[in-house]
Amino acid sequence: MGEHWWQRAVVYQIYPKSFQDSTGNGMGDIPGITSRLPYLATLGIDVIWLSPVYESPMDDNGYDISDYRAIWPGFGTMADFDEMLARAHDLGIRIVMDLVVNHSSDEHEWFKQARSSRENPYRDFYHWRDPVDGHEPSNMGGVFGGSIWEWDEGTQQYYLHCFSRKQPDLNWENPRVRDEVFDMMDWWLAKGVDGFRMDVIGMIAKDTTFPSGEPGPTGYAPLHALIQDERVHPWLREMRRRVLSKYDTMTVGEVGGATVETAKRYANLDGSELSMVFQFEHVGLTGSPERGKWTTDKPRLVDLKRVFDRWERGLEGVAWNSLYWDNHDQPRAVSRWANDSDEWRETSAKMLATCLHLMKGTPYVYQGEELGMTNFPFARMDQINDLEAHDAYRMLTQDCGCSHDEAMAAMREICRDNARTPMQWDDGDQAGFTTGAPWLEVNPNHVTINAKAQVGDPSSVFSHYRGLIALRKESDLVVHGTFRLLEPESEELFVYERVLSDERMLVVCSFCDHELPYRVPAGYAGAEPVRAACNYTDVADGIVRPYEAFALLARPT
Ligand code: ISL
Repeated sequence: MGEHWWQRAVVYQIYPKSFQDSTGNGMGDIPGITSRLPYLATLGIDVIWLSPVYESPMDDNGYDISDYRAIWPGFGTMADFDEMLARAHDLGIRIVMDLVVNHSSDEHEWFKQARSSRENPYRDFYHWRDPVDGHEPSNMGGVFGGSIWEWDEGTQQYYLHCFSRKQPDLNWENPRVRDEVFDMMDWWLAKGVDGFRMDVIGMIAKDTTFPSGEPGPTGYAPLHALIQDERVHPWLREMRRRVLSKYDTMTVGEVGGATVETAKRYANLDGSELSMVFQFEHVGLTGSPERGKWTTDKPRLVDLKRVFDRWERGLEGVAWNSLYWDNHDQPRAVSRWANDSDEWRETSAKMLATCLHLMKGTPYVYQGEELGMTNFPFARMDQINDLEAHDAYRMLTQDCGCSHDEAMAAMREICRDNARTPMQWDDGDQAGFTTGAPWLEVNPNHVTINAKAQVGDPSSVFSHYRGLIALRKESDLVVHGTFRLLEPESEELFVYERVLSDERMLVVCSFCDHELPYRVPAGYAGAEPVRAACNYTDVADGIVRPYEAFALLARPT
C-alpha cells in the first residue's frame, strides 16, 4: 500500500465566524479567510477543514443547513468561495468542507415540504412518529438538552431531533435521502473541494423502534442506545462507491462513540470507507452522570496516555488516526491540558504541540492553538452565545442545584465558546479581527497573545508549530514509525518512542510545573536532539524541566 497524501498532511480547522472579518460587521467571512491564506502558508499546513459556510439560519452557527449548495450571505457569495478555493490551491493548500447530513435545518426546503402534510413526498426524509399516550414517543434526551422529539402542530406528529429542535434528523433509511446527499457531495467535489469532515456521521443510523431508557437526573434517558453505528458502514461503502471513489479526497468522520475496533472499519487503510475518524475518548475523560461534561475536573495524565496508547497501537498498520487537542466544540488546548498562566503558557503550549505532532496520525490544529490562545474569563451568561451552554446553564442551576458561580466555573472550564472567541491577529482594538463590534468578545489577553507578535519570532509558539509541521514533511519516521508508550504509570511525564526500521525517536513531554529526575533509556545516550521538538534551548542531563518537551533521534552507527 502506498502513502496517501493525507498521511503526511497537517490540517488546520477554521471556524469561519471567528476567523477574520472583512466587512466590519463583527463576523468572520470568506474574503477574510482568503486574506489570511498567506499566514496559513507560512505556518505550513496542508489542508483547511472549513466549518460550515452554507446557507443557514445560524441556530448552531451553521451546523444547521438550509441549503447545501449555497453560501450563507453573512459569509459572502459563491464567487467568494470559488476565489478562496482557487487561491488556496495556488498556495498548495487543500480545502475540506464540513458535511452536516445527520440533520438539516428546519428551514431547509426538504423539511418545509415534509412538515406541510403527511402525504408530502418529502415526509420520509425525516423521522415522524405519533404520540404515545399523549406524550413523546420515547423518553430520550438530546445532545443539547430536552427531549429528542418536537411536536408539529400542523400534522399532529412528533419529529426527531438529536440536537436542537431546529436540527431535524434526516432519515438515512430512505434511499432518496442518500441520493440527494451523494449528489450534493459530488457537486462540491466536481467544483474542486478536496474532501469532507463528516459531522456526527456515526449517528446517522438509528434504532427506528425508538426505544425508551432509564431516565437520568434531567428526566431523560441517554441518547446512545438509539444509535446503531454498525449500520452506518454499508451506507459509507455506498458513498465510497457512488461518489468518493471518483475523486482523490481526504475524509474524516466525526464518530463520538468510536472504539478502536469500530474505527478499524470506518478508517481502514483499504480505502473502503473514510480516511480517518475523529474519536472522542481522550476529550471525554472527565464529567459525571449528573452533570455530563459540565464539571471543572481535569483529566488525569495516566488516563490520557492509556487512551492514546490504545488508539496508536490498535490502529497500527490497519487504519489511520487523527490527532487533536481541541476544536470548535472543546475548550482551548493550553487551558485544558496544560497551563495557561503567564509563566508557563508558551512553554506548555509548545510541549502539547510536540506531544501530539510526533505521534502517528494526521494532526489537526484548531485556529489560534498555534498561538497558544486560551480559554476566556466568562463571568456572565450574556457573554456566551452557544446554545449548548445556555441549555447546560439551565440544567446546572435548575436540575443539579449548582449556584451561578459553580455553573460559571464549569463554563470557563469546558464551554465551547472558549474556542469560538475571535482569532487574535494583533494587539490592536478587537485583535485585528474586525473593525466593528465582534459577535463574541475578543479575549482581553490578545494584547500579549497574537499572531503579529509571534510570526517573525523564532522562539514563539507559532514558530514551534511551524517547525513541527515542517518536520513531518521530511520525516518518514514521524509519518510511518510505530508507537510505543514508555513510563505508562508516570503522573507527570508522557514518554513514547517511534520506530521505523533501524531509526528510533524518543519523545519526552512533561505535564507538570516542576523539575523531575529522568534518565533517557539506554540506547539514546548520545542521540541527537530533534530541534523542532524541543521547547528549551538545550536538553539537560538527568532532569526534565517544567513543561519541557524534547525528542532524541537514534540512528544506527
Ligand atoms: O459539543 C458537544 C457536546 O459538548 C459534542 O457532543 C458535539 O455535539 C458533538 O461532537 C457533535 O458535534 C457536531 O455536531 C453538532 C454541532 O453542534 C457541533 O459543533 C459539531 O461539531 C451538531 O451539528
